[in-house]
Formats: sequence, C-alpha cells, structure tokens
Amino acid sequence: MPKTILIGAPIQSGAAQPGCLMGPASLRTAGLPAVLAELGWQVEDRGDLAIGAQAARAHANPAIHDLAETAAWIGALTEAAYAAARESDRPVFLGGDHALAAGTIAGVARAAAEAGAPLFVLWLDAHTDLHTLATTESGNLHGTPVAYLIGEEGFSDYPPLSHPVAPENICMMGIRSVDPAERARLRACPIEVHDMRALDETGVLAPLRAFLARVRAAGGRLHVSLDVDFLDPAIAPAVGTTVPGGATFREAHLIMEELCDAGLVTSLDLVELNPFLDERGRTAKLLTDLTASLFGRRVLDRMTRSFG
Ligand code: B3U
Ligand code: MN
Ligand code: MN
Repeated sequence: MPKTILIGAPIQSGAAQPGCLMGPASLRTAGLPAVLAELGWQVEDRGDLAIGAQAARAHANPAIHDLAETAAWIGALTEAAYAAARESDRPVFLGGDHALAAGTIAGVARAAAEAGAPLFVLWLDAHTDLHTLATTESGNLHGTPVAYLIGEEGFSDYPPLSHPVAPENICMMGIRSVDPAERARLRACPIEVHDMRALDETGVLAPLRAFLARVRAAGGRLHVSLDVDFLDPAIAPAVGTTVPGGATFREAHLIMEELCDAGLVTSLDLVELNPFLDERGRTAKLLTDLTASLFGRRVLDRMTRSFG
C-alpha cells in the first residue's frame, strides 16, 4: 500500500493578510486524511509543525516583514520535508502561505539528490514568486520561494540551500501576475512558463504531457506546488491574492488526473488557503477533491494511457 505523510504548516508570515494559519485545520475539516485513506493510501498525519518565538530581524529592504519568522519556518519545513520524503511515497504539505515551498522543496530536493534523482517542480500559481529579498516591493515573502530555490543571490537571511533546483526543471502554469523584476529574472533563466494566454491557446494537456515526458526521461522526481490562486476566484475564493482569469474546475481536475496517471508525483504542497475568506468551506473542499484526483479518484474505470 502506498504511503503518504501529512504535515501541517500554519505559516502566514509570508502573506499580507492573516488567515493562512487556519489552512491545515480547514483541509483536515474538509476530510482530506479520510479521503486519501479511502483511495487506498496509508495515511500518517504528523499534525502541525510549530516554530518558537523569533527575535525580529531587520533587512535593508524596508518593505520586508516577518523575516525571522519566515526564515525559521523555512528551516523547520526543510527538515520535516526531507524526513517525510524519505519515509513515504508522497508527502503532502498543508499550508500555510507559499513561503512554505522554500522549505518543502529544499527538503525534498535534498532527499531526491541523495537518491540520485533530479527534482522537477510543477508550479501551479497566478504568480511566479520569483522575487529576491532585494526586489520584493510588497515585502510579502510568499513572493520569493522560487528565486531562493534556484539559488539566486541575496538570500543570506534564509537557511543555506544545500540542493538548488535546476531552473529548467521547473514548469509554471497559470501565470497571470508578474512584477517587472520577476519578468526580468525570467528572461535570464530557463524556467518553463505557461501563462494563461498560452494555456488558452494550447489547453493544459499538451504542455503538461511534454513536461511529464521530460521528467520521465530524466528518471526524475516531481514536486507539485499548488497555490489556491492558480484557480479562478469564482471557484476558489479563499485566498488573499485573487487574480481574475484562473484555471477552471475542469482544467484543474484534468491536470490532477493526468498527474495521477503519469505516476511521477512524489510530493505536494497545498498553499495559500485562507479559510477566513472562504465561503462555507468550498475552497477547502475543492482542494481536497483535487488532491483526491491526484491520488487516484476517478469517475470511471479506464485504461491508463501507455507512455511508450
Ligand atoms: N508578486 C507580488 C504578488 C504576489 C506574489 N505572490 C503572491 N502575491 N501571492 C508580490 O507581492 O511579490
Ligand atoms: Mn504563490
Ligand atoms: Mn499566487
């Protein structure tokens, strides 16, 4: 029986508005552990991580807030994710804001490297989260994890990164809000980006299948980082940074079903859920259902596609 480990990370120091700390509780209330168990997974819920009180740390960029707390979360998550990746087939990290991914991906990248496998990342988000501490204008550190993970300069306040992710191994989908500094950084680095226009032109399946073929050919592991604002706000209102024009219910489920069939996903973040902004739990329920699609729920029995 395949095994998943659930780790709650009630981090909200990277976001502008409070509420993400309730994310893990909301996902559990929506029934995520039981749903995965019903799909035939052994589920070990490790509860929520915590960090102690942190002394405030200033930065040359005065916009930055909660730097010490966010750095402490990233350190704690790196260790927890490393252990969970070694001890299960597909850990799920229940956020928490997206600064969480700086830790979870650092941890799973270390585990992948030790197993001799390159790590690939599918980044499902309205944003590229490619700011450094020097370029963030909002000072919200959930806008920084990708720049940290690819080894950009200027992250001496975050924990040292032992295993950077190769930018060409990152595929972003759903992008529709990019700041000028992020756009400049993208020009200089080979991250694969599919903005909403590209997805409207090609649909989600063609670029996803091409990326999965790359992961498979490289013998890679695949981490999926799902930001609630990837989804259209009409179906997923519980997020502090809604951007119109997001992925539809059907596109999102199709991506998860295709990922399930490919059998390559080795870890998952569910981030930016702000239950304070939710409507009768519908966003938590949607994230639970999307996770169920990734973990094997399907409408009809069907032949798995062959990947020859
Ligand atoms: N790029 C903007 C907006 C943003 C990024 N991530 C989220 N919002 N969730 C910033 O604040 O860095
Ligand atoms: Mn994000
Ligand atoms: Mn986002």
